[in-house]
Amino acid sequence: MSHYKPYTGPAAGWGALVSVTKSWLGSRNAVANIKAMLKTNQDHGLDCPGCAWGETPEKGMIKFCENGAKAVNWEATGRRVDPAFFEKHAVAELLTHDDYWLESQGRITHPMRYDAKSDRYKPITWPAAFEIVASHLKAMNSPDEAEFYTSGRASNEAAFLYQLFVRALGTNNFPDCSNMCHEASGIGMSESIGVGKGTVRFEDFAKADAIFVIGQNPGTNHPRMLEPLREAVHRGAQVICFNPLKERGLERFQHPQSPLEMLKNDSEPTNTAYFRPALGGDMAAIRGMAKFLWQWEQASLKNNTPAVFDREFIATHTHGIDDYLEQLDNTSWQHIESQSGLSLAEIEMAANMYRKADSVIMCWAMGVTQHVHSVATIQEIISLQLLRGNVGKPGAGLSPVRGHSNVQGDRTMGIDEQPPKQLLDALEARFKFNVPRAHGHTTVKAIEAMEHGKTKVFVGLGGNFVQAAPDTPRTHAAMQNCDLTVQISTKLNRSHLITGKDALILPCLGRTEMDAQQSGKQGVTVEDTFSMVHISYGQLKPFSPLLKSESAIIAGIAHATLGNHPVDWQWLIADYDRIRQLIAETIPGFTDFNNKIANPGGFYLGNPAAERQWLTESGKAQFMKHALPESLIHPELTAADQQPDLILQTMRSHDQYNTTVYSLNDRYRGVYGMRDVIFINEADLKRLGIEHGEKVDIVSLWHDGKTRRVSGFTALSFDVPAGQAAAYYPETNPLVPLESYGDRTFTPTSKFVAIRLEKRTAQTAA
Ligand SMILES: Nc1nc2c(c(=O)[nH]1)N[C@H]1C(S)=C(S)[C@@H](COP(=O)(O)OP(=O)(O)OC[C@H]3O[C@@H](n4cnc5c(=O)[nH]c(N)nc54)[C@H](O)[C@@H]3O)O[C@H]1N2
Ligand SMILES: Nc1nc2c(c(=O)[nH]1)N[C@H]1C(S)=C(S)[C@@H](COP(=O)(O)OP(=O)(O)OC[C@H]3O[C@@H](n4cnc5c(=O)[nH]c(N)nc54)[C@H](O)[C@@H]3O)O[C@H]1N2
Ligand SMILES: [Mo]
Repeated sequence: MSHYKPYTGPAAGWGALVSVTKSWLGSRNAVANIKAMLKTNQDHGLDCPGCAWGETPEKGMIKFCENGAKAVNWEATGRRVDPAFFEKHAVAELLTHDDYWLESQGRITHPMRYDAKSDRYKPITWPAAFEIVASHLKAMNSPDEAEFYTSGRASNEAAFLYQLFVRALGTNNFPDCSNMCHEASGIGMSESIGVGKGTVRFEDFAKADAIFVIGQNPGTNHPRMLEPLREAVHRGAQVICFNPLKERGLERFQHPQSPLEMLKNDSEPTNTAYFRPALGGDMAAIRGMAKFLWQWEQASLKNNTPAVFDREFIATHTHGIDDYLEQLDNTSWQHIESQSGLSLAEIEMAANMYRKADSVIMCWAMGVTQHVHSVATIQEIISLQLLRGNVGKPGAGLSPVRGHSNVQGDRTMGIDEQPPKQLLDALEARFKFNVPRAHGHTTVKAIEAMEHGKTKVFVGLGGNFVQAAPDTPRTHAAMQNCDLTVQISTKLNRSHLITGKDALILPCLGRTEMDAQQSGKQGVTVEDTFSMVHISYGQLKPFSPLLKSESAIIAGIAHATLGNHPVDWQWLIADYDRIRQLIAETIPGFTDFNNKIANPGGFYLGNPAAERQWLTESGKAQFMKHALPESLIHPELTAADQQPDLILQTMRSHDQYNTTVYSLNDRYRGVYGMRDVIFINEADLKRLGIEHGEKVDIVSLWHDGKTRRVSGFTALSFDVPAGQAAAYYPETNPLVPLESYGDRTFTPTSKFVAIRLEKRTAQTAA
């Protein structure tokens, strides 16, 4: 039964144990799952396919969390999507089921090809499948007529082979999940401090005097992060959250591996202050903090009291402070207050907590990166950190907390539609072919190209492109314009059903499964959010004898398309050490790769900014100056007098992994058995004349004359700041306009959608 009942317990603890147990017992493979789980994140065991959070350095502890357990369990299901399944279900019928049902059908066992006549997928052999891909790729007028998507679970080895093949084919069309995720972090940080990755390591969390968690819900999406947060609070450090929603994990945490705490049913707080900004208001809030610091610094100069800024750091290591301070002077308090959604008293309090700490870590995730002005917001965070020298010292730094377990590694391996010159030069020197130099397509650009009929072939290395991307009906129609769509996947999802004229499903091993090649059992490597690279060995017997590893599938396609150019693909995949040797020869930081991964716990790739070496244009860390946006709502909407009822953020429930829905519950938010819900403040419900529990349509506002609507959502009265609403992704992706993306990032603005609500009349409900 679907219902809504506020949750009062702490995050993790008993609730998590009960949930994990249920998910194990609900699976037909409970024993195998437990075996895999016990090996998760152990030396020479399995890297958790959940999130990108790093490992706890101490050994001998079972390091997994509730949602990691779900990710492992999901892969190790007992249910089969085999030729008999496809014989039974036509694609038109499969399309009538929701995403939850589709993925619950189990693991795909055979390579399959779509047959339009019967509207069914039919089994096909691997060599025939590779030939079909090759023949389509060879028939294109230009290599730029293909799109090669990557989801961030792919291993370093698979990603490296993939980019090598695609560049040898001749294009940089690498749309990836990162384009919808932390793109802004990469762009903003590279420009400001010369590297696009986090500057902190796991150990730094234990040394920080203050940790800011901005626009992130670790209790659900990075549960292992709750431990260092609560430890920080415990030892008297400040943990300051910026989040419009009161996320349970950011309030209280019960350690599921502390017997005493579990017995006493105790829990500990995970924050010392909680600020609830407007959606998109973080830049104004951070600007306000910086402006307070600047006032205090001026006072200290005048009165000869201790400095507020780290003057020596600023003088030695930074560039652009004068322009930045001028920008602070030019920003009005009124603008800061109205745009941030916080009072000046709150901002002053946050600024004071920041000032009193000698070492500060700033963490952020999708609440910061999925806005129009995300790059500017991240650069504002960086500038604030530079004011007190909080980059490149112990216990301090910048931590964009990554999503997919290897999304950071995939970029390091060259999955990048705007590749750095250094990478292209290295590939060219090593493999002796002319690499393509022109920039390729991001996810949004790829959809536009497909929409305009310019794309012939789409290949997806994992992921669920049609559901993860914005503007769903348009993305679906765009995909259907392709001649061939290929999905390398583990489970059935909607991207298999929204196809080009020809379509293939190529089933691969999951990370939990043993990968045996000619030379024996293979491991694959991944990079976590702290730039630690380690090896992962699958523990379970492959679900079907026909499954191939992602690397083997890419090698198969490459060989059928390019023969042995520029490498002998089959020879490479016989032993992944050979792939790693090529990585060692071309990717910075991977010298002696095969020996380094023997280290328990992996090795650190290093980070120049963390060493206070600034690979920027000026050679210094750069204060970037940006005016606060005039208004967060698109100017054309105000001009057209289209005032929204509310601003909507689209986010994850506790029981989903991106487009994979594990259950219809969201325990910490008290929602059970339903996902078509919209969380709204009680006062807003009154203002709009909508009852708690009433069904509504959500319509988004944009200036292109198109209607974007989702229907029959249940309005729930919830503790959301006034003027805001929240709902789940991917159900609400039809509301995000393709053209509504971040400045320079092309990241869809999934956390800022202007909406109106329409009551369902008897007629619209029919
Ligand atoms: N179990 C599980 N783990 C996951 C994933 C998953 O789906 N399930 N996904 C993985 C991936 S790919 C990613 S990218 C990460 C995502 O991890 P998160 O970024 O934590 O994911 P979201 O659910 O999108 O949550 C965004 C948070 O930001 C807040 N927020 C929204 N808008 C704003 C804003 O304007 N300002 C501020 N300050 N806060 C805001 C929301 O209230 C919410 O708490 O998690 C990874 N880990
Ligand atoms: N509205 C809205 N849209 C968003 C977001 C949002 O917050 N709001 N978040 C965005 C973000 S941060 C991201 S990262 C993207 C995610 O976009 P994607 O990475 O494309 O989506 P996932 O849902 O993670 O992909 C799930 C599918 O991956 C396949 N899969 C799982 N494991 C494996 C494996 O080991 N190998 C292979 N080959 N396939 C596998 C399965 O078939 C499964 O169906 O979505 C983005 N879209
Ligand atoms: Mo992500």
